[in-house]
Amino acid sequence: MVSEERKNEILKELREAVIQYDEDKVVEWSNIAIKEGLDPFVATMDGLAAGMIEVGDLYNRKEYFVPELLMCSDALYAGLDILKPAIKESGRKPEAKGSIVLGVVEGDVHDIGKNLIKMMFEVAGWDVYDLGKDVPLDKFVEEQIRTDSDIVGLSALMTTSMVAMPEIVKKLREKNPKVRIMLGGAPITPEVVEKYGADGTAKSAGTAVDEAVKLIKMLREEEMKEKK
Ligand code: B12
Repeated sequence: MVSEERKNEILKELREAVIQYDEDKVVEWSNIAIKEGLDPFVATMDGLAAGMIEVGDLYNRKEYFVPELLMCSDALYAGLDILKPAIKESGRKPEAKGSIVLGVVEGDVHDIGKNLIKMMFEVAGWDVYDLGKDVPLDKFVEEQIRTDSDIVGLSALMTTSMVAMPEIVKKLREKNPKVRIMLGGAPITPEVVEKYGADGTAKSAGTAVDEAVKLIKMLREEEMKEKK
């Protein structure tokens, strides 16, 4: 077990390496995290993803611009390549499994958060149908019908792209009233979820699977009642 002090040091190095878009360092410290027994999920969220959030502040302060953001996200992905298999091995098993269609809505190419969410569902043994980023609205509906997935997860990082969400929600409900819809991304709040007529959200990758499990349990209970 890694000591608290060492854990904080490793997390700080991971955050700094993402911020400095230093891929080699990200790789080095991701390997150190695994070797020294730091929970790879903690390393991902409190190291890599936390670094990316600080990058957002630098962008806001106009100290970083789009090229830096891209290099930082490349660095984050280099670490994720190393930590993801370790997260899979550590196997977080939920109470129930289901299937989810995931994608970033049209006009939006921010996919880091969506990819972290995807990873958590995969690790939990769910079937994940990833549509990627900048996904045309109708594609979500088509893919839900094709795969008969329990849940559709929509991601948006911009206030300008999240406005497409209510239309997708409406179309999904028209085609399949049983589908459960989760919204996520920095501008999404529980109030937005309610306003857009969706069913749930999660502020972080750590709680997304639990929220989805709650939704499908409710769905299955409703189905049981209908059958009686
Ligand atoms: C990295 C980044 C980029 C990168 C994206 C790289 C990539 N592959 O994703 C690049 C350089 C491409 C980029 C481009 C742009 N960006 Co940008 N970007 C960011 C930045 C700094 C970080 C986003 C991020 O990765 N966060 C880290 C991840 C881990 O967090 P997350 O995405 O929020 O995801 C978590 C939760 O939200 C949740 N979640 C996410 N999705 C889902 C889905 C479901 C179903 C659930 C349950 C949960 C969930 O779980 C995740 C994990 O914990 C943000 C700043 C910020 N504070 O968000 C700006 C930001 C989003 N960008 C912004 C802007 C303006 C742009 C550009 C227009 C800039 C430009 N002038 O070109 C372009 C737009 C391109 C486009 N059409 O989409 C603005 C948006 C403002 C707005 N209108 O709302 C922000 C907020 C910066 C700012 N303060 O101005 N950007």
